[in-house]
Amino acid sequence: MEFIIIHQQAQPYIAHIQLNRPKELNALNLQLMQELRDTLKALDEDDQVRVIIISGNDKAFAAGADIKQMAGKTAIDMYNVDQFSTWDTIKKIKKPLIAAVSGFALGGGCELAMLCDMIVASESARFGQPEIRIGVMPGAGGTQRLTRAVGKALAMEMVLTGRFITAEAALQAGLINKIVPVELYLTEAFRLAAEIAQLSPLAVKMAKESVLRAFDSTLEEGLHFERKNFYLLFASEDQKEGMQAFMEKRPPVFTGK
Ligand code: CO8
Repeated sequence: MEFIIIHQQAQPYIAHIQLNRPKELNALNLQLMQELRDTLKALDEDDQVRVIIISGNDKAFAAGADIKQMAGKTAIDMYNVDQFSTWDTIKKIKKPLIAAVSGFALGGGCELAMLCDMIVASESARFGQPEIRIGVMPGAGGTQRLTRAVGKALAMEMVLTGRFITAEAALQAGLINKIVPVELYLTEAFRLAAEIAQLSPLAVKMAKESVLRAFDSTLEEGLHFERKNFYLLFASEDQKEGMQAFMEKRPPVFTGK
């Protein structure tokens, strides 16, 4: 891997991937996205991993797609390269993804953070969809996920002007989960990951899948989907263990079976 770092597992069941093109503010070129996709797919199949953190560095989570790589492309080049197939694969990752964001999360960087399930941000985080300033528009979910997260008024403002918003504004708008000082954003992401990692991985995966279904279905369909997953969890050992442990007044030990 050239453009991402897979950190040694610092805590059980938690994997940490760091985007690593610091000189380019982690601009998301095709290779970086392919490396990220391949790594996430492998981690999704690894029983020793239950939660995945994606971070950049203190200055940038990611400043967007690599403009230099895209600048000379034609529409047909873009069509043939089909860069969004990597995004479609990442969308299918079943385990929870936590974005640990400090500094710039712009364009594709903001879209990548929004593709994650939760966002922990440092006080220096700045979110934006500035594609309009370079003659294009968001292409990896920015007009859709941002609008669903923050509502029409702010999404329109961000997408049509390219303005950045602060971590504080992002928290108020419901885009992110938490803001902490810069020196703590990774610690906080790990704390959140650890809390989830001790729960039943099956229940967590199905709960994630069900919450995401809310964005793609009517209420009736979503409720139906939720109910099926709820029933299905009664086929798991973790359900027996979780409920038994509750009755025995002891902490449960979940195995993912
Ligand atoms: N692509 C390529 N290189 C970049 C990018 C980028 N998105 N962002 C920064 N860089 C490079 C700069 O060119 C510079 O390189 P060099 O030193 O060789 O000139 C280096 O990173 C440092 O950047 P700056 O000197 O500009 O740093 P500043 O602190 O002055 O400014 C900013 C930081 C404000 C973040 C500024 O760099 C900037 O505006 N960057 C571009 C932000 C942007 O427009 N992002 C949207 C890109 S388009 C997009 O994301 C489409 C998404 C849909 C497809 C998703 C597929 C992955």
